Amino acid sequence: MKSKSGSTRTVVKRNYALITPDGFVPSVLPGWKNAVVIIHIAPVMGGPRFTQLAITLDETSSGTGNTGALEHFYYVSKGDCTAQLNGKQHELTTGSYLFLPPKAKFQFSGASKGTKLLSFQKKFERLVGEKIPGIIVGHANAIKGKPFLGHKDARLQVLLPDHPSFDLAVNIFTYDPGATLPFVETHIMEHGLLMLSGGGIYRLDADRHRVTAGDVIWMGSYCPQWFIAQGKTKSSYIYYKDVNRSPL
Ligand code: UGY
Ligand code: MN
Repeated sequence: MKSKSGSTRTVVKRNYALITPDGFVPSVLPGWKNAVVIIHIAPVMGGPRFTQLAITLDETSSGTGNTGALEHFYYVSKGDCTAQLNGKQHELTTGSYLFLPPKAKFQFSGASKGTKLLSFQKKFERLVGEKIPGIIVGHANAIKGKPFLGHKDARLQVLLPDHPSFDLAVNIFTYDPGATLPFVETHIMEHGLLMLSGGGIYRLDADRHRVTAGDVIWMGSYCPQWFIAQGKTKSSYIYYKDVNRSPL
């Protein structure tokens, strides 16, 4: 809901940002036609080392490109569409996801109205001695949620292989009402996050923020972070983290 009083829950700080949908403004992204593109998080903010964006499609939309030196991750958060990846066609539905390594050709089309893609994109950092990963097409329904650090009320779905050739991880975290991140995490990995359902309180640095479905969070390296799910339904978020590479 747009605010008429000049208030918003959005805050952009040195080591974190909470960006709420009332402030989203579309921008144009080369290769995408008849699509509404919101760049949630980008290096121009001063801290992030990746980009997070959301693309809303309809029947007339198309998105074409080549990942070049980047890797792209796409998650269908709503609706369905078709993706041609290096010439091969894939039908995507809500919960489908794609990992595209560098130099992959992609084309999205055939969306139903209101289809939403979430994307994380960054420069791929190859690890010496490891192969460049191939294209991955998956569906969240096929990934079992596992208790996080033994906590059955907070379950993690790990969407990409836990392998050193990957320099990113994308996970979906689902919390039962009242469940929490077990401790206040402080770590070198940064996060880009989209709240998919439910809500609660996110502690970011020393601040506590009410969050709800549709909200975006950037957590910079070493931003203390904690979450408690509130309300009567489950809460879930999808998030990116950089992994498996030396900080030096
Ligand atoms: O993977 C993570 O670091 C995750 N536990 N962080 C988070 O949910 N804020
Ligand atoms: Mn974390």
